[in-house]
Amino acid sequence: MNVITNHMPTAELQALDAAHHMHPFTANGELAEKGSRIITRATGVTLTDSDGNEILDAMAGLWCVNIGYGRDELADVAARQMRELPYYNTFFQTSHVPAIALAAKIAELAPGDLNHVFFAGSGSEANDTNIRMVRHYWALKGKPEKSIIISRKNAYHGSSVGSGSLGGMSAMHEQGGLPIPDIHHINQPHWWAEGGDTPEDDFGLACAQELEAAILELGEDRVAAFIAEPVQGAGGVIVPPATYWPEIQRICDKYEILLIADEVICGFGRTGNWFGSQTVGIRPDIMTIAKGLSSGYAPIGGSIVSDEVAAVIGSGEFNHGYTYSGHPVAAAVALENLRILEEEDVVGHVQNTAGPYLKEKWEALADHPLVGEARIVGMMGSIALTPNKETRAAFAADGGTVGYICRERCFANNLIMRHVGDRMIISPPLVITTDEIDVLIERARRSLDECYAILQEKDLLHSA
Ligand code: PXG
Repeated sequence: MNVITNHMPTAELQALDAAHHMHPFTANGELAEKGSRIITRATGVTLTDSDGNEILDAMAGLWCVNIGYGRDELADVAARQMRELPYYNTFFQTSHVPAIALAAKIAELAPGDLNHVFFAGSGSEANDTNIRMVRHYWALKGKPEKSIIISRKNAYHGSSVGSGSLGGMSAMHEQGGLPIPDIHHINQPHWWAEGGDTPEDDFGLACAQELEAAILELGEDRVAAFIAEPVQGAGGVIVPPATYWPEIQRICDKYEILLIADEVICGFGRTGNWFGSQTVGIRPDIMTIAKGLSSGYAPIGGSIVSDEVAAVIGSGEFNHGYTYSGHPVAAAVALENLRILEEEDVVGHVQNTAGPYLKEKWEALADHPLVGEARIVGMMGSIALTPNKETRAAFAADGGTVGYICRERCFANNLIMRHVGDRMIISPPLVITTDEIDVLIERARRSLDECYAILQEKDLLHSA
C-alpha cells in the first residue's frame, strides 16, 4: 500500500475514498459517483481542500472546533502526554493526572452542585451512560420501576442504539430496531414550523406542558428523567420560546424527575455562557458533554453529575465504563483547550464581541426574499427558507430540496453552511473575528441570491 499523502491528486484520493471508506449519515453509492471534497488542512476558521480552495468553516467542523483550527498548544500537549503516559485505564482503583485534573477543572466550570464527571469517548457514549445512570439511580433509591426517559421528537442525542433511541429522529428509528424500551418522545418547541396561529410564548408553554401531561399519563412513579438540548442543534438550531424552559424546570421539580441537559453542542461557550443551561436558566442534575470540551482535537465526552446523583451511584459498584474513559491524551488536550478558552476569554468574546456582531448581521438576513426567520443564540444560528414569509409556508417540493440547493451554492462560494431540511444553520468557531463574520455574511447572502435565482428558474417558489 502506498503512503496516502495530501499531495496525491484529488481524483486518486476520491477513488480510494469511494472504494474503501464508508461515510457516516451518507448515501455512499451516490457519494462515490460524485466524489467527496477532501479537506487537507485548516487554520483559524479556514479549511483548505485538496484543490487549494480556502473555505470558511461556519460549522466549526461538526459543531466542535470552538477554539478554531491550528492551535499548536494542543498538539504539543498531546505529543508530551503520549510520551509520558499514552494510555492507562481508570477501572481498577487506578487513576492518572490528566483525568484527575480535567475532572476537577470541569467541576470548577460547571454551575451549582455539578461536581462529578464520568468520562466517555463521545457524546453518544455519554448519553448511553446517562440512560444506565438515571435508571440505576432510581433502582438504588428503591424505585426500579422509574425507568422511562422522556425526550423530544427531532432531538439529537447520538447514534448508538441507546443515544439514538433517546434522540427523536424518525429516520434513525427506522433503521436497526430503535428505540429501546421505555423511551417516550413529546413534541419539540419548534414554533416556526409547528406553532400555527398560536402566539410564540403560548406555544412554548403548551409544548412544555406536554411534559407534565406525559408524566401524568405514564405515571409519576414510572418516569426517571427528561433529556433535552438547551437549544436543539442537529434538529435545525431551534431556539425555544422564552416561556419553554422555566416551565420544564418547574415540572421536573414538581414531579422529582431528573433533568439531563445535553450540552454536547451548547457547552463550552457556544451560547455565550460556559453552558447552555446557564443561557436558558435551568438547573440540570446531569449534563452531557463532548465536542467543544476538546474543541474536537481529541475524541472525549462525559457526563457531569450532581453531588446527590453521584452519592447515590457511588454507594455501590456502577457496572459501566469504556476502555477510553478519561483517556490521558484526550484529557490532556481537553484541559489545554479549557485553559485557552479561559485565559483568552473566548466565552466573553462570544458574549460581548463576536456574538452581538453576528446577531445583528444574521438577523438582517431576514430581509432576503427567501428568509422567513433568522434566529441566533451566541454562535448557533439558523434561517428558515420559505416561499411565503407571512404564512410561514413550507415549499411544495420535497422537504430539503431547497435547503440542498442553497447548501450547494454555499459550498460553491467557499462557505460551509449546512442545511437541515429547508433550514440553513451555522455554528462557527467561537474565535471568529468581526472581519471574518463580514465574509461569512457576504458569502451567505450571495448563496441565498443564487439559490433564489435557481428556484425562480426551476419554478420551485411554491407553497406546500
Ligand atoms: N448530543 C448532541 C446534542 C449532539 O449534537 C451527540 C449528542 C452525539 O455526540 P457524538 O460525539 O457521539 O457524535 C451530538 C452529536 C449533525 C450532527 O448532522 C450532529 C452531531 C453528530 C453528527 C452529526 O448536525 N451531534
